[in-house]
Amino acid sequence: MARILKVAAAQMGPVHLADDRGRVVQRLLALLREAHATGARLVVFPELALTTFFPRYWMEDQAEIDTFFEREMPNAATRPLFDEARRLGIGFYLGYAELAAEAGRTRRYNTAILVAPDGRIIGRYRKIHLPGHAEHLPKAPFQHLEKRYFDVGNEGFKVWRAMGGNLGMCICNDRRWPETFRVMGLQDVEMVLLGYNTPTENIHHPEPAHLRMFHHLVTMQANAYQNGTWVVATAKAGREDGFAMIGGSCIIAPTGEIAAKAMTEEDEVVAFACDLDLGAYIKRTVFNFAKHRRIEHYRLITERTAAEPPGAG
Ligand code: ING
Repeated sequence: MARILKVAAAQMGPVHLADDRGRVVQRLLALLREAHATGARLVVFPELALTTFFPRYWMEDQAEIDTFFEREMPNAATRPLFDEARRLGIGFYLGYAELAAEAGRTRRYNTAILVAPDGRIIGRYRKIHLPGHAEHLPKAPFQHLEKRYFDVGNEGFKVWRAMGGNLGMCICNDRRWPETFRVMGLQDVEMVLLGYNTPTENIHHPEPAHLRMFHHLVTMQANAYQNGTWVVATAKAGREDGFAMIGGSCIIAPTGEIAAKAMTEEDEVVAFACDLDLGAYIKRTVFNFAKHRRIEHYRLITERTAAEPPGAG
């Protein structure tokens, strides 16, 4: 019998600096209920869903920076979301800024959790590919300070058996790196969940606006196909205090095809009944890793960080 998992991408429109967590959670609850009405059993919320995308701002006061972080999860602000999801019997992915005490030190991560329909947190992912910069770029139209505000994730790319399938997680910039999906592909992932906040403008190099959406989609479509996995990608979109971010939340099949895609840059639910066995033929044929991969020729991938042109060594 086919393993069908109805999943929803619960896209959010902008969250402004003035929007407190209570107001945001009310929006998440409305999205959760709308997703439930579609029959979805799993809902994917965006990256850093509880606050505005604060890495766009230069801040030096750590106390101010830490106002964007959660010290525990669930907490008073998010408990209503956990309670309603459990009441409706829905699992969810939630992205947020995590402030943790580890080995006597304070650590700060760009984190996502996987919560089971019974409300248990069954998985946690801490963002590994942190884009942008750590220094202040005063001439830039906005900052992208993930390298300043977050530590690199220390728990790798894992896959969990949940909701009847093999579920993996990543966050935003991770989707641009093939290593992200291949490490999960080597764990037989069947559905990768991810949230993102992607500015419409590239502050590092002028490029045509259409490339933002093209690169967003092509990386996930390719990686879905090359690893025979579903991908559910959910945006926080629109203009946050005037700073624009792309929409394009979507559900991508293991064939690489887009099964469902958001139309707006507002709060919007898109859902699809995903056959978790659809990727099996791809993993059995064209991307049969055991039969076709030649790892003896891939050493550079884990031994070399930066590219070295011929004759450099
Ligand atoms: N945002 C962007 C992303 O990877 C970015 C940053 C955009 C990097 C475009 C490079 C090119 O979608 C986050 N939060 O990673």
